[in-house]
Amino acid sequence: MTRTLDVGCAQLGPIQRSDTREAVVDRLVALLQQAKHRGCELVVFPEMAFTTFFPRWWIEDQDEIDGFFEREMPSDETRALFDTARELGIGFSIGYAELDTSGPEPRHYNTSILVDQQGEIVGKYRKVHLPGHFDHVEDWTFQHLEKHYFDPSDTGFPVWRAFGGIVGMAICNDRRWPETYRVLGLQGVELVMLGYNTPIADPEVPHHDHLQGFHNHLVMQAGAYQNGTFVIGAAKCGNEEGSTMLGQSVIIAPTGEIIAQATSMGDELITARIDLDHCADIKDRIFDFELHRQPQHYGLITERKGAVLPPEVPA
Ligand code: CDT
Repeated sequence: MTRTLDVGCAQLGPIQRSDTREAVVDRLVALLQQAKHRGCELVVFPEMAFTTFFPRWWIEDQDEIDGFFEREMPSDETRALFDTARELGIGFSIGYAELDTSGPEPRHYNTSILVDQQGEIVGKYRKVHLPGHFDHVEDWTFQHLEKHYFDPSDTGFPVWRAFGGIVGMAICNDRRWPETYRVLGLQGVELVMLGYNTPIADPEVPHHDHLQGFHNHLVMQAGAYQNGTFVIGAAKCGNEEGSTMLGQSVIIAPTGEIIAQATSMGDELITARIDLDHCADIKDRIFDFELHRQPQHYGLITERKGAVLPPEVPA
């Protein structure tokens, strides 16, 4: 049997603070048009794809902060993307900063949505693993204030039956955590769509900067293999407001192999024809969860948050 799906991974070059939403949407639409020419049915866009990665700045004016957030999706400014997707018959996932005003208090989320080939939103995920710090660090040129600007997820990691398979989403830092893939894997996920904004410079461990690309692929390839799922990772990359962001967007098979990789640091579409039935090669054998998992020995994973060391043995 085959369940083939033509997928695209739409890497984005930098988005500067002065770029308008309309200008960005034009770039996204151009990538969708390329995707149509290459036969794609589904395209994955990066995290926070409509704006610059604003958590690099400490901003105190709440109106200015909220200017980076979307109050509705689609909005007048983003509707052209949805219209194009419907006209071309291409589904997509895309990340954005979401301001939810439906409750008593406004909530700010780092969000990703799944849109079907009719241009309708069929899934929403809000980022679980918010990286970085809460407060301004004076010494750093670039901050990483996701913990400051965003509320924690209220969605967890759902999956959806869509595009002929079982699909899920994750966002950037989520890709580094095995729990992300395993929770999705325990729901039978066959395709994980994720976007990322990864600054290459880490002020806390500058001696790791050369490892950013290695770690990026390491975690996604491991997550794919250990759960028998395809993974598509779409970067926002290049020099954004002076901060260099990692590219190297990829499409990864359930074997853990990279089957397509971006080669530029700008807007670039990579594509692959994937067969979702190949997930079973891994899911039904080496990682047959039902046969091999031993959850009675995994309790600490949900009971304990940080590591607790064993007592020291007196000398
Ligand atoms: N956007 C995002 O989640 N970026 C993080 C950077 C972590 S460094 C504080 C990442 O995991 O790539």
